[in-house]
Amino acid sequence: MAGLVLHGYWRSGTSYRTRIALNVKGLDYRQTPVDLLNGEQRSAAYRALNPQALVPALEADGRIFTQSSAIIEWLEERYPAPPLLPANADDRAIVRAMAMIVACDIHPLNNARVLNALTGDLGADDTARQAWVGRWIASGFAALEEMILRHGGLYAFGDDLTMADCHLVPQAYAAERFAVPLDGYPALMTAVRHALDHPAVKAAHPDLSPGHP
Ligand SMILES: N[C@@H](CCC(=O)N[C@@H](CS)C(=O)NCC(=O)O)C(=O)O
Repeated sequence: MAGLVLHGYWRSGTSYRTRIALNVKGLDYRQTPVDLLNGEQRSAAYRALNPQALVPALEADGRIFTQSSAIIEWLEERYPAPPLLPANADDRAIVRAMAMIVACDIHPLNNARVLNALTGDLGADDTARQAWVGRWIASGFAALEEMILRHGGLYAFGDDLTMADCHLVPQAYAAERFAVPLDGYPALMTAVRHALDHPAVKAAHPDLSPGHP
């Protein structure tokens, strides 16, 4: 399809996971950086794309899609090959559950607006903020470690890259950025390192994204 434009921010985990999925599908897309540090996500121009004032937003031939996990599901339906979900319904439910641990139970608690509310509105200091970030990553990663031990192969689920990896790799990147100890998750980190070697994942790295300083 012509005319795919990803509006995102180089270091945003939700933009990163969407770039991985776009790359796995082998799609041509343009990237338009939205500068979160300058609050560009709250501009009228960006709100016209995403009323939630969050990145990413994907323009696809005039239509706008938001919420990264919904975008990835749309990509999977619209461009089924190569797949990001297993062939079997039971396996798909497990992959989606792994992705949702990141998308629903880790990332939303640690995203910029929540951390800003903690420090700005509630007066949390750096130590409290760091403890908060680490707590939700540790809780989600402990569950994911167990799930990867049960279901993982070369990747988080089985031997093919799935939506679980699309979500996990950026979350591990964020964990490293926040200096969260990761020694307790050897299976998870092995899966992440394997995924980081995949060309589609390599090409999605924040360092290669427009807007990276
Ligand atoms: N559930 C949303 C979350 C989007 C989100 O929180 N994006 C962050 C960047 S990772 C953002 O735009 N933050 C800007 C802000 O908090 O003002 C999704 O998956 O798209």
